[in-house]
Amino acid sequence: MTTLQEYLKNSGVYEDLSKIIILIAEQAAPIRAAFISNQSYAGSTNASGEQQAAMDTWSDTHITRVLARSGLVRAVASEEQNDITTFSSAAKYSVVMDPLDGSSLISVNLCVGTIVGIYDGDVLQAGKNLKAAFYMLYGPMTTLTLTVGRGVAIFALNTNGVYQLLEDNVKMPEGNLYGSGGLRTEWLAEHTKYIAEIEAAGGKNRYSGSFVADFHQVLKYGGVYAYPPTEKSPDGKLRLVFEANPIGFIATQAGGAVSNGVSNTLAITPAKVHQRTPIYVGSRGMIEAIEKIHRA
Ligand code: AFP
Repeated sequence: MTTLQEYLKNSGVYEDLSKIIILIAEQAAPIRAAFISNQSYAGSTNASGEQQAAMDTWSDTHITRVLARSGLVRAVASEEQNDITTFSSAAKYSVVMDPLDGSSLISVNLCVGTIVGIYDGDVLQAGKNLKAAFYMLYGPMTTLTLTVGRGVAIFALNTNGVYQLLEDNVKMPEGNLYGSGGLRTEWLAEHTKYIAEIEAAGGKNRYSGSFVADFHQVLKYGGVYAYPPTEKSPDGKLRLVFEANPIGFIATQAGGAVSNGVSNTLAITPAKVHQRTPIYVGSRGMIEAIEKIHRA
């Protein structure tokens, strides 16, 4: 059995980076334990104007506090905080996170997760500069899907509280699953054509409303997760820094790709921390297909 600690050591990851990954990964257990007493909405909205669930604010406060105490982190940016918080400019690594992705599904007990990206230096960097990206998925198992820039590995938290390696060198296959956000009546012509082409080729619709869970099945089975632009929301819904970049980096490390429909989102230097982006992430062929439609 290879543990997360052993995997990081064997991958030659810098000590502080390993420590930050392990520290956040260890918060899966307290986060899972907190679901039962945090079922409701918090009565507040985040910087993107979305209602915050009690678990959004709980997880955000909890992870931020743990990182602040660690002394290992330069700055933190969270989907649930208005501004970037700087802890120590002497520290090397900054953390970006969506502390509880898919939180509208907590009250119906569907799969949700925590998304994290780690940069060397400041927060507002292009996703291609990520030093590590991972997500914890709170499903039937607690899993950790991780890249430190050397492929993708999936771990499961066992009953002894140890992350054990389930799968190394994960390769995203070409596949026909698709899940798209937004109302069909509001999709733009390019996206409508794209989905029609997927459906004509036998594509199977799978969309839960939890990005992290919907992406995980695309990673394993192949296909695409999309949240397209609309007339009303030309930048789509998902956040570049907290959602698109960490997941896009993982997809790319597994042989897949990420795009805003026109080009690779990992190349974009964010102008602001809560910047939104349209997103297509999944099997390489699926991402090439939407970019081809936009070029036509
Ligand atoms: P949060 O729970 O972090 O706000 O994220 C929700 C989300 O950004 C993403 O996880 C989902 O795929 C998407 O929104 C669902 O949006 P719709 O409810 O519009 O389908």
